[in-house]
Amino acid sequence: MTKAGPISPPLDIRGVRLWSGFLDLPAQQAVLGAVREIVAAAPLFQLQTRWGKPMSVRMTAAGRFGWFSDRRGYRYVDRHPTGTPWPPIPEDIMAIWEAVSGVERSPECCLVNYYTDGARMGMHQDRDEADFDCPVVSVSLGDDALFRIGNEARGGTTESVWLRSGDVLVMGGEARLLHHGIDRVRPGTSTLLKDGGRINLTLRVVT
Ligand code: MD3
Ligand code: FE
Repeated sequence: MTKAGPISPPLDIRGVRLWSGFLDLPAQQAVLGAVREIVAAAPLFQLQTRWGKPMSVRMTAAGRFGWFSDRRGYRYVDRHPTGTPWPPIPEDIMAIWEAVSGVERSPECCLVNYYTDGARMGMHQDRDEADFDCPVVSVSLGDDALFRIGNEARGGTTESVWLRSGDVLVMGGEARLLHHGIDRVRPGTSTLLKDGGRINLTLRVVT
């Protein structure tokens, strides 16, 4: 990867740190290449919610654990639905965690979320990990997305911010258990993905 790193200090939104433009275009292309390697080894799939409805976002993962859900509920699993282990987290992606996470532990999961035509993600918390002292780090690639951040309890006021290709978010400390979601993706706002859409990576320590 050519150049990744802060060009200005992070914006603070309720304790979520937003590093705007953390990855320049060559760095985004390098990370995209790494995502394509993950997808080649572990094809994207569409999860069912615990109510049996398909989620609009397609997913896969790298690392020791990936995410799965079916009518039994949501959980981390150590295999892709085809039964093969998840591929390792690529170096270029690990380097982002090392630059911004502020913790010694390494991520055990790199979730890949792929948003196309109208896909969104409802407000939720990420609370299936064992150690909330470790942050979640997110990397946005492709079209702009309207990210909404709320509170630790359900409901209350929220704040929204557009995430752009190359942005990196760090959810640590007081922000780790805030509700959050993606309301919509604006088509045609990036040329990084040749077929459009948005990819989000989330890096997590699971155990
Ligand atoms: C704020 N993904 O995979 S990443 C998810 O853009 C998820 O695909 C969204 O939420 C996406 O679980 C948002 C940003 C994010 C991730 C985890 C957080 C924000 C967070 C945890 C706590 C607070
Ligand atoms: Fe989340």
